Amino acid sequence: MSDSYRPQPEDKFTFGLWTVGNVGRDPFGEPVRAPFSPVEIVRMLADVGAYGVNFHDNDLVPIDATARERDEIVRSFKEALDERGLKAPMATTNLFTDPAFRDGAFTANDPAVRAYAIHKTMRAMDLGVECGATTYVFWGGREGTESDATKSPVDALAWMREALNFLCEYAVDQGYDLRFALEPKPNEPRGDIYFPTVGSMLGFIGTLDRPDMVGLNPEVAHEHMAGLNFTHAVAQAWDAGKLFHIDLNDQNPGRYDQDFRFAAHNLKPAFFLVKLLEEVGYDGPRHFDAHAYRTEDAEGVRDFARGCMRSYLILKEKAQAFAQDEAIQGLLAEAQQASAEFPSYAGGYSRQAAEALREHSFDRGQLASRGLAYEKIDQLLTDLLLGVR
Ligand code: GCO
Ligand code: MN
Ligand code: MN
Repeated sequence: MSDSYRPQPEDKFTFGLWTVGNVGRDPFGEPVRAPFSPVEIVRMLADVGAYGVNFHDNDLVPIDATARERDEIVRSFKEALDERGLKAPMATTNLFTDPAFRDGAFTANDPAVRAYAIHKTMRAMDLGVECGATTYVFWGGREGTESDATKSPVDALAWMREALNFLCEYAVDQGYDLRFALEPKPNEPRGDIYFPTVGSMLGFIGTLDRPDMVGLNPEVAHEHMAGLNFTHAVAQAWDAGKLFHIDLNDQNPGRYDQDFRFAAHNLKPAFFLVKLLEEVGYDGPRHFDAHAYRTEDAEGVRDFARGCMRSYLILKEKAQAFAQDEAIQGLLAEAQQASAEFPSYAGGYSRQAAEALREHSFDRGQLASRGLAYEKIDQLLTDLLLGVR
């Protein structure tokens, strides 16, 4: 591969231990790849040029490890990070694999399960902070139902709030420099998961005791599974000052949760996403929450990781080309031309202005008569993306 798209530290490309470490198990088939140890993953990610590695507590420390084993694992992991210059900017809790969480973690009907979920998260936060994490992700894969006969969604929401409020206080009390990033998903593994979309999560954050500490970790595949426009969702999170982290991958809408390599499937939406992130100046981690096809061996996993970053960088270059393309920008300027007669209304309210506008007589026919040349703009973009421009 050409190295003009070589990842740089400022790109903040990260992968999870669970992503490049995915062994290719699916509901119908056994693993196809031998597991890599966390230290091997750190080395592999350093080789392909990643900035960092993220983890769930049990990706690093097995759930039944003794305290001594834990300390030894953490020591060798941190040593490998230092040796290869990798960061561990994000950590999270596995609240979904253990059968104890079959009815949810923070939203399980059983108060002992809810308490265990908080206990496990506090310890996982300690572990994450010890490895340098400053973002803590909450993905509630089991927080949902198959049948709403089993619990009230209002109770479940209240339990979720209770847990997050408690954990925010814990982080503050410990003096941790940690922000929480909530990750919505509509379904899978539960039939329906609470807080299915970015918008619903944004609404929920406003009801927490420390809303400033809590933001979003939106994921491409999750909004696409719900048939939504991910770029619009990310824009809303950004606008609210809540884009704390992002999970990049790809997904054929309407399918099972595919976790494809970034931009493997929907090139144009991936372009719009990269364009948005670069134009607004998002400077958080760009985390690839995806995994290699089940057909791949260890070399294929590296190809997968390189491909995620390479596609991002190519699309970033395309976004710059879009911004510099005179024909495209000329057409956009025409479509968006400012009006002397109708200035922006942002902050411009006065009774006089309101009365003048209310009494103004608009020529609807004239407003409706103008073609906008969007066909042209979009085809120019297609030409640009397909490399014929
Ligand atoms: C999924 C999720 C997870 C989370 C991860 C980090 O669909 O399984 O995207 O991969 O991102 O658990 O919290
Ligand atoms: Mn996902
Ligand atoms: Mn994710």
